[in-house]
Amino acid sequence: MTTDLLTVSSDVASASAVASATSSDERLRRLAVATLDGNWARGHTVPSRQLYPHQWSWDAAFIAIGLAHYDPARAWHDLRSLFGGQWADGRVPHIVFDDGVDEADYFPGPAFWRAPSPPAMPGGATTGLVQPPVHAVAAWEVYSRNPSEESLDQLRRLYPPLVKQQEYLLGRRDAGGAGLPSIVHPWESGLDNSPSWDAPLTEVPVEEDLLRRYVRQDLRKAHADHRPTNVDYCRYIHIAETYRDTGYADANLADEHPFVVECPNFAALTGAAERALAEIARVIGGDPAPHLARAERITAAILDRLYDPINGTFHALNVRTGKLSPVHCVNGLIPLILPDLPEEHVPGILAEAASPRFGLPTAAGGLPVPSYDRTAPDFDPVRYWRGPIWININWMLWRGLRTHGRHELAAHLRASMLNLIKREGCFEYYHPDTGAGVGAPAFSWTAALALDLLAA
Ligand code: 9WN
Repeated sequence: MTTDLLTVSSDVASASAVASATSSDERLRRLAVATLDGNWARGHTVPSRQLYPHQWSWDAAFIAIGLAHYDPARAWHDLRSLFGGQWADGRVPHIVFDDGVDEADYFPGPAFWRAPSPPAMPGGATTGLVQPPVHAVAAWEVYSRNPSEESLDQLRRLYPPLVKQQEYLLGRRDAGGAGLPSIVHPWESGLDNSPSWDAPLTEVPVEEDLLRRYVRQDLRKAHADHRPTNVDYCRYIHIAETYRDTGYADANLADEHPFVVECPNFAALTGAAERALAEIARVIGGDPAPHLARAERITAAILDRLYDPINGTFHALNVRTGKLSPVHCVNGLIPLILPDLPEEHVPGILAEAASPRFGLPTAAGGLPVPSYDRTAPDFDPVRYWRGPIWININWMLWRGLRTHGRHELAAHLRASMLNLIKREGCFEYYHPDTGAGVGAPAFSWTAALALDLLAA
């Protein structure tokens, strides 16, 4: 009798645990969908209505990965809208501006960039910078989850511009001449004020009058302690003006441009894009072989140029000086997403990730990894990419763990992300000690990737 009662009560307890787990998943799913729907603005999804009122490049890719779970037509639409801004040289701009938004709502806006508008680019004004190429991976994800005739047609349409994007990055942007794309502005990394760029930025002048000529709009909407500093911004503007004033020419970058860096996150995503293009080529009747060959060359170049054997992880390379950045940033862990990263390199990344620097959860509980080394004296828990937790980076790490068969670690990381988003909501980033949501609330890529994590 006692046993029966115990059995019944434990059954009831586990049923209610399941019910509450299901309902907390369902609540998050609804929040994520509402966030993405609320950020739909005049023909595309914005990262945040509060801070980022235009369409951003790598955001659009993460957003499509989330939309794939409930509105694939909109996922394709968002990707096509972004690629509507692609330049004739193949670059996919880091922002496609919405011409219905006031110039004063975001700095630097279209008037600053003065990007050329060739007739082939009716998509409107853009910046001349790029961001990490997550789009082929996103297109492949949208198709894989919705393998319909319509999706196949969309893949066929997107494949040529996706190939052109890669050709631009691996061609004109191979400033180091060794087969990896260079970024020519911290904004191109997507990890804007990461300490990875501190050393190269010391070579960039700080012209304080720039902030008298231009007004930072971000500080009207976000806390100054959370955003890049004014010194950073002066440098960002100087680099952007320099690039703009060459007509975005990409000539002699390593000698003439003030900021030329190879980033392990950007490079690994360029390799992942070639692998996704190989899959896409296969299903649309193209040839996957050149993509696989390029993917292998990229992995080899990352190992050759960005690997630090002493730390066992990857670091940003200043192409102008040939020096690796000495600091430990989360971008150094992202080459784990490469399936052909030799197994001998995996333990080094895992050791760094699980060390006190990043604290990857190795058991239930814990927080996702921060953007920068927790043990560094300049670790800053609220300033943007200098400490806070970002979901897109953790999502990539999660994929890398699964790619290399570390399923238990992947499950802990997934749970830590979902718990955090359930508790705090879809924030732009999170405090690495308390987990409190920081930055823009209702942030699109957090919502989108939550949907992807929930479906795993
Ligand atoms: C500059 C939109 C973008 C992200 C970047 C993030 C931030 C912009 C800014 O917001 O950058 O591009 O104004 O700070 O750093 O990764 O794509 O969400």
